[in-house]
Amino acid sequence: MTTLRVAMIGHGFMGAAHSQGWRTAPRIFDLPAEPEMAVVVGRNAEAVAAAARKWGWAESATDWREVVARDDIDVVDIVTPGDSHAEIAIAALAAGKHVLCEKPLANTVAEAEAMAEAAEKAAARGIRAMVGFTYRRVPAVTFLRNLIAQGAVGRINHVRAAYRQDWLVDPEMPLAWRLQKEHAGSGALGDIGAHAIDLAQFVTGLRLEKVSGVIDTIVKERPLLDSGSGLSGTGLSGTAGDGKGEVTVDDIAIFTGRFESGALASFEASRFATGRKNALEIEISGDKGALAFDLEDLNSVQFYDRTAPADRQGFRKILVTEAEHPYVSGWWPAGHMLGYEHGFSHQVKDLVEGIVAGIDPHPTFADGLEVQRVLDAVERSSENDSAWVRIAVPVRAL
Ligand code: SOE
Repeated sequence: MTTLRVAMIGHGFMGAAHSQGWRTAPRIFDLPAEPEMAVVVGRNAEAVAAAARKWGWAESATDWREVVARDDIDVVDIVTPGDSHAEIAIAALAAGKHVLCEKPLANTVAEAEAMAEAAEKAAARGIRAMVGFTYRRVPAVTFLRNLIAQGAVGRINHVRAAYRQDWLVDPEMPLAWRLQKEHAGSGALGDIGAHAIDLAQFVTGLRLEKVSGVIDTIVKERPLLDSGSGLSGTGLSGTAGDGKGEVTVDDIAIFTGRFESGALASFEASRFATGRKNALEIEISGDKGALAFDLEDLNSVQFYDRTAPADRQGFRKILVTEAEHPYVSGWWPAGHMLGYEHGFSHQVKDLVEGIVAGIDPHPTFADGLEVQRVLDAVERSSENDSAWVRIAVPVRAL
C-alpha cells in the first residue's frame, strides 16, 4: 500500500477539522493509499507541538518552507488564513507536492489566477490540487447535484442560497484575523459567501455570468485582540486587549446573480443574522419541481415533484442515509446520521483517490478561481452603486 505523507500548514479551527479527516478517512473507507499524518506546521513552537500531540501528527515544525521542500512529504494541506494560501500552494506545487488548500482559494483574483496556473502546470507532472469546499461532500449535497443532473427539477429558473451566522452581533467581539482585510481578504463575503456561491454552481452545474450586490460593515471598529492571540485560533473569538482597531472587511453581503442559462439567483452572507449559528441553505426551483437543503438538517433534502398527481404534490423529506447515497456506505446503516465533520473525511477520500488515479479531484483550483472572480465582482458592484458586473470567462468549464 502506497503511503502519502502529509504536512498540514496551520492549526486553527480548520486544522482541527482537517486532522479529523486525515485520521478517520483511512479507518472508514478502503483508500488506495494510506495517508500518514507526518507533520503539522505553526508559528508558535509550543502551540503547534500541543496540536500535534492532540490531533495525532507525528511531528511539529515552525518553518513551512523547510517542510514543503522535504523529500519525505507528498501532500501539503493548507489551513492558514487566506493571505498565505498563494505563496504556500505555489511553492508546494513547484516542489512536486499534491496540495489541498482551504477556501476561499486566495484573497485576490490575481493570487487565485497564479495558483490556478501553477496547478495547471503541476497537473502535467501528475501533481493534484484541490480546494476545500467541503460542503460539496455532505452526502445530501452531492445527492442534490445528482438529482438535478438527472432532471428532477427540470429547467432551473430560480436559485436561493444563504449562509448566515451571528458571531459578530456583539460589538465587543475583538478584532480577530477574519475581520482584517490583509489577512482574510474579505469578511462574510469571502468566508461564507464563497460557500454559497460554490454550492449554487456545484449543485446546479450552472455558472454565474454577472452579479449585482451590496456589502457593508455594521460595526466599524472593535477591541484589539490581546497580544497572545495573534493569528492562531479559529479567528472566531479571542480575548480583548487594550485599544480599538478598524474593521476592514464586510459583515454582510447581499447580491443577485444571473447564470449563463438565464436563471436568476439571490445570495446572502451574513455574520449579523441574530440567532443563526451556521445556517447554510439553498433552494433550487425548476419547471418540474424544486429541491432544498439546510445544513441544520444536513442528513436530508426536501423535494417537490411538480409532475406528481396534483393531490399528492408537496415538499417531502428524503433522508440521505441509505447505502446507495453518496459516501454513506462507508459509515452506518440507514437512519444513523452523519455530521459536519464527515465532509472532511470524504474530502480526504476523494483527494487520495484522485492522487492515485491521476485525476484532479473537484473542486479544482480553476473552480476556486471561478468563485474568487464572483467574490471580486460582488465587491466591484457594491463599489459601483450595485451595478451589474460581468464575471470573466472561466479558466476552463466547471
Ligand atoms: C467561519 O465563518 C467558518 O468557520 C467558515 O470559515 C467555514 O468555512 C464554515 O464552514 C464555518 O464557519
